[in-house]
Amino acid sequence: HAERLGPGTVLLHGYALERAPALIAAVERIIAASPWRQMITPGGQTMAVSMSNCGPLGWISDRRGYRYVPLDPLSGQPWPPLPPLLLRLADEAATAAGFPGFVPDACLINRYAPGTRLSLHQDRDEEDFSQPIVSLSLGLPAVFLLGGASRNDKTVKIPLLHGDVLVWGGPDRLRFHGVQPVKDGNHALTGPCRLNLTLRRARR
Ligand code: MD5
Ligand code: FE
Repeated sequence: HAERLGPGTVLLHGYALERAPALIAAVERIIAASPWRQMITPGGQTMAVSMSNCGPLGWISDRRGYRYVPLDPLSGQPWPPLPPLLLRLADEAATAAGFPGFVPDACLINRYAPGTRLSLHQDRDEEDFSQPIVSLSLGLPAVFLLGGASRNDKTVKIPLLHGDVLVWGGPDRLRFHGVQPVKDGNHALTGPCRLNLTLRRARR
């Protein structure tokens, strides 16, 4: 079912469950071409989450900053293409949440080993904040922290389970958010990790 969490935020419980095995197989093919890596923040810290990308653009962080780039810096080659399966999921989920015609040009793939967290932040490296973001959770569960427009606003905890799809748009697009440390565990399809695929429109 669809659960409204804010004026522009909809949690689609189990929306991708039937497609999860195919989606995980697609991630494995992407990772064979653009492997997991822990990026460096502009401040020189190694990020805890391992990342890769697919699509025309990929999100990266290094000493020079955060940005979207067309080539994987590890290979010098374009990021692997967005699988049609993922494009379809993004459009269907965005439409179900009230944002028809969503065409992402970037998909960030996050891998959380047990103990890994993502500290509170905003997603603001995209050109057009009127475009929604579609986020798919696979594997181990996690507790998502949804804050407000200011870093100091209180956060609400939202459990995200295997197959859940979250859509953010409109007034909720710039809310602060994070992920609590992922608990130890083993998932039948992903093993000891949580995967999150975040589909975005980076350029107009
Ligand atoms: C995750 N990843 O579960 C999350 C899912 C990231 C990231 O935060 O930046 O890779 S995406 C959550 C998100 C995106 C855009 C807006 C909001 C949340 N929000 O307004 O809460 O690994
Ligand atoms: Fe984020």
